[in-house]
Amino acid sequence: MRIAVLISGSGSNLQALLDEQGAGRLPGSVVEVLSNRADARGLQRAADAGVATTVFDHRAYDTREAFDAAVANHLQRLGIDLVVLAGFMRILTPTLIAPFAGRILNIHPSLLPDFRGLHTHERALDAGVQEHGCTVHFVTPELDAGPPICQGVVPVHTDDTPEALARRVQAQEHRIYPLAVRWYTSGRLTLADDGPWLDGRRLDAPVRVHAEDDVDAW
Ligand code: NHR
Ligand code: GAR
Repeated sequence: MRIAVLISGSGSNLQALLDEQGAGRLPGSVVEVLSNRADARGLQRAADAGVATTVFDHRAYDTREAFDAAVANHLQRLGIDLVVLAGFMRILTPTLIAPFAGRILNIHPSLLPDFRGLHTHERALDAGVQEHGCTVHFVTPELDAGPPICQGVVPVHTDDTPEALARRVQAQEHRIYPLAVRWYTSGRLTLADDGPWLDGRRLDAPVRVHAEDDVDAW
């Protein structure tokens, strides 16, 4: 399968996928890295890995739909099978989602449906939760509300700062995103009308992965 990764920033999740690919553990290949920001550090990570990159500056388009149409056409011309949002910061409209329905993944830095939106680590600390984490989900027009696939769960420490918590969560992002992409590109994971299916069974709840779990066993 041909994978495109959409980024806006540092690209550490992109790097985790490139590392899996380099180790021969990712069925399919990342053939395109697309950013809406020319200064995204992830573009250099892609270039270092020999992966093609393209910048679509959203400010060059009059509407979200015009931006999405340009990106969708580009991805269709490349024959992309799976779109992976990795720190991509532009809300997508049905103009891009419809042609790739069931083929767009995102990773969100919280245990959805808790803490949709931005600044999730600060909000988790303010809420005093004991557990926090990250969620890989299929992308639908409703923001941060697509069907969840898997979650990385971490404990919250009483002396946590948002930065410390973010680091603990990101370590799990770099484990569960390659896991979910592997499930999809190996044909084990699909999105049906009634939700995600993994290995022939409907996922009524996201698969929960803890730090001590061996994701390679999945
Ligand atoms: N698009 C859809 N339709 N559905 C989702 O679930 C999406 C999405 C696009 C991006 C990532 C999401 C996150 O994991 C994501 C999920 C950016 C914003 C946002 O407010 C919200 C959620 C996410 C990413 N973006 C502002 C906008 O106006 C711009 C913010 C900025 O540029 O810094 O697009 O957090
Ligand atoms: C990740 O923590 C991801 O959960 C979050 O941004 C970071 C991207 O880091 N995503 C969003 O908040 C918006 N999708 P990265 O650029 O190093 O992969």
